[in-house]
Amino acid sequence: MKLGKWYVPVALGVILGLVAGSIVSYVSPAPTTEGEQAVSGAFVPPGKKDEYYMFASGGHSGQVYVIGIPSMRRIRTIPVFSRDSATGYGWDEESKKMLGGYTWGDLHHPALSETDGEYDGRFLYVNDNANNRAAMIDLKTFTTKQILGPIPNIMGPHSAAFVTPNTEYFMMATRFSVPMGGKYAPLDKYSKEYHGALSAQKIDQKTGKMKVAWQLKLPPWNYDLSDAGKKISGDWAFFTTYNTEEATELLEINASANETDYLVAINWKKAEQAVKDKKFEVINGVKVVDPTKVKGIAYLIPLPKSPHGVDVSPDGRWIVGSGKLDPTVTVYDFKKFIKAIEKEDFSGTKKGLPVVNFESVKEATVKVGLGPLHTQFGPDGYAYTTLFVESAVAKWKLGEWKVLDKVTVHYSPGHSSAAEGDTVSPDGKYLVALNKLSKDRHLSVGPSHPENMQLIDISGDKMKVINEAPIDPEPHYAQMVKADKIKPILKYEKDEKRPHSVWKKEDVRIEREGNHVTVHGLAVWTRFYPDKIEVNEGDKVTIYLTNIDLDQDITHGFAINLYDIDVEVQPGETKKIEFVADKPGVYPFYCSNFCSALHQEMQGYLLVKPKK
Ligand code: RUQ
Ligand code: CUA
Repeated sequence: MKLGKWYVPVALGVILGLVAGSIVSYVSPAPTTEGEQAVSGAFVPPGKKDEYYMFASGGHSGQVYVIGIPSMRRIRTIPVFSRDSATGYGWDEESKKMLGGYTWGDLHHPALSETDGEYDGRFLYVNDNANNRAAMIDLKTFTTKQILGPIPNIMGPHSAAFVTPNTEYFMMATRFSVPMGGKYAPLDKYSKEYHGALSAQKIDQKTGKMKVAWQLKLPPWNYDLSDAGKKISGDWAFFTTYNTEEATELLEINASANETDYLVAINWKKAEQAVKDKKFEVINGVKVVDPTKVKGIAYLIPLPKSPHGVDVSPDGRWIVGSGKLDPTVTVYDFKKFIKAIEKEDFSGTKKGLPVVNFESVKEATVKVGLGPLHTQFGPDGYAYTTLFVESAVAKWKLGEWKVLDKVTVHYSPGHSSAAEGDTVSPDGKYLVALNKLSKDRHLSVGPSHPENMQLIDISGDKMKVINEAPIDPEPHYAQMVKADKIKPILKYEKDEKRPHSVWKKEDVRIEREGNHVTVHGLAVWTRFYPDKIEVNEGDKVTIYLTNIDLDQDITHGFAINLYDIDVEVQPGETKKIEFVADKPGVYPFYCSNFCSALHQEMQGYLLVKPKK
């Protein structure tokens, strides 16, 4: 069926109506016996541990949630873009510096580091849609070790994050097009002076840290989701776009006028080469390549009906795109795509980029159901697409291109996360459907429902919901990795050469230079050395605190009453704390993290002598 232009507003109406209707009227059915039995398949008894870690984005909480699968127990919250007093993140100098004055972030899509297309358990990368940043979490310590940005020239990088198959790059593209270089231009110059951009961050294989390497200047569209190619398509990356209409207002109507938007196929190896060949201009200190001027880097593939998700199959051959307003997913054949660009089988150009002939690269249209958003993969060629409007997950098969099974989840799902789902060899077994709009599945906590997640057993022919859990706002995407791939450390190494670390009481010291007081201290079961710090009002105070308890979980906190300071020092770690003693008086400091039977004794005094 060919759908005319009238379809868009009608479809939008239907979607909005369904969503509004379901919010108002949906009351979950009481748990069935079947439901009760199903949970047993996901039950992890005391003394046993989960099979998988799931790393879920925390959305505008700016955090990452670590969840055990199949139990769905939340094991840890890792603060990334926002402060967290539970772990003292955002009070010590290192984390303060990383946060760079921003107090929150909008964390959407986590990406685990990969080796040969397999999760390798080293690092986790995440994007910040709010402030154009990227961050890296070291999975040895489950702590944020780098925040990069704000990165110039991109704005609201929703079209992220993924890493290339050997974690060479972490890529992110603009959701909002803006004038490049942070300049001003009025909205009526949108088509000419506004641009989208793709930013490629090079990753240091030893430290996992990122550096902005180069960027591509792209047409002024909204870049939505992305995925890296795999195996045969490993040199490529794919981005969905919407608003190729270039609307600047009333996007819900104006950005849905075109029958198709595009999938942007980027050959990142060629982009890298263009940079080596010096075919770039420097904008805002970044090397920016214009793919309309350098051939072979970027191609457009038409994708129907306001595209959203794009996902590449484990073998790298099939590229699955979903149009939000179409009850189908469109599957492209990477091999046909390569042939098409070799033969220059183009239907024209748009904004200077070649548009590949749709019919030449399309392999299939799979009728999955209403509101398809994202697809995950299992072994043996199965694909699982979330259906936002239908509140379901459809299972279908690559090559057969037809739906084999559907399971209802009890809310409107967005992304889903399959066990090792984004790798070249997914495990199958489990799929978690994350939600976009939650329902009253749990005890009420007032007008706003907790977010929902349901665990689906995908090991058999029929999918089965076997567990569920509420969660804080608001996971968008998650990745699930086999637990034994992650090798956390139990303590930081005793490194006597670490600058400012102190490992013996004899080395503890308080030094003054003008009105700057520096303390080299240590925390040890169950005392702070020193436990008395005397300064003058107005002094700048720097404290280096090393936790010399080299035993797992003997974590100490360092909090100062009324000075708004709370830092955590894990076993073997050194933290730097800095403040101005601007309030005269006596301020106890104490250990804020329970560490032993004598935890309450772990305290001292900050004495601030008033100015005369
Ligand atoms: S997407 S609202 Cu990940 Cu489907 Cu962001
Ligand atoms: Cu140290 Cu509590």
